[in-house]
Amino acid sequence: MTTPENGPPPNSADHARTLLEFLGEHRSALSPLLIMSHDFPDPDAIGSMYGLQHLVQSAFGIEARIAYSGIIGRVENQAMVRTLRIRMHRFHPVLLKRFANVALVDTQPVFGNNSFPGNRKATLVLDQHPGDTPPQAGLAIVDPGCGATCVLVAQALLQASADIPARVATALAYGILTDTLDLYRARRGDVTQTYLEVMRHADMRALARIRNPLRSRKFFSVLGRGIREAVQYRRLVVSHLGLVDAPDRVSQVAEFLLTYERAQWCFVSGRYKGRLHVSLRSVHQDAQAGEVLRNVFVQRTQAGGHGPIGGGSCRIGLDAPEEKWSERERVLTERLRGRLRIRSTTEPRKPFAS
Ligand SMILES: [Mn+2]
Repeated sequence: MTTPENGPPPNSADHARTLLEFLGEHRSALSPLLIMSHDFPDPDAIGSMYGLQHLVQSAFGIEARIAYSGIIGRVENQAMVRTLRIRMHRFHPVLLKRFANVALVDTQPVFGNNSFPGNRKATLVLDQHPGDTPPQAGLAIVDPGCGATCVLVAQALLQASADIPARVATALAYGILTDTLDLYRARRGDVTQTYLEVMRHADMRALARIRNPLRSRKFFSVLGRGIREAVQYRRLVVSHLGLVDAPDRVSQVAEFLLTYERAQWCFVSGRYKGRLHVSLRSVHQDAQAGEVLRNVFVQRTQAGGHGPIGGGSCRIGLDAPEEKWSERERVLTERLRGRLRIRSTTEPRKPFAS
């Protein structure tokens, strides 16, 4: 990590310089490069992978391929990939043998949310999430204040004075917008500045199409279930969705329920392919939602997050009986209530059941 002995902490422009230096120095050794992110990539992950691919290819002649694990579940994310024609390959472990160089963006090797082996050294790590230990990598840039990993990539592209195609700029802008809640969570001037500069190259019509997608019947039925089944424990709203058609439904419902005027925390779970996926959201911008969730889970690596956003998953088993699923949902909710010190003596209510 680049941390000067004194002076202000490095901002995205400093990080971009470090990244460009590294890429310039090792360019021939880095090709071909496999670019990965966390499983079930979100717009910041997709935008960072796509932006980094364009940067290394166009400015350094490094051949690069994007691989993703999990599915692209949210309809906005599917629209992003389709509208911007982003070429993403399904991850397969054989790629780790074929590519000597792997770049990880928006995640880190030891994080439990990706398909990269935790004990392998990455070539490059670009991330906004604070970790317990510095990542094992040829170069690791971890900047928890940058708002979105896309900010680091966008700043490097701007500095490389590479021509930024509208499709790449739109992906980066959308990644920044989603991770910073429309810049509401942009805490540093260089984050907003980077966004404005990359926005000048973006395609506003494409961005509008991505942000206002048509939704499937499934989406509404899961949302309806999430609302009906929601249980309120004072300032905490909990909803267990049961089986979902994509893990992203969990965060979508959590974000929606958080807009309830009496909610300060939302905890939502969903069952997908033998795993229980959970999302935690808080209205408090400085809430350590990731840390809260790590305390709630048995294994700390099963959860993560930053600021008011936390997520995680744990294996229950494809053929696990209903009791095993509901017991885990109950235990996680209990532990979360303990952690948030919400011990209501009254019976929990279903505020939207009727
Ligand atoms: Mn991110």
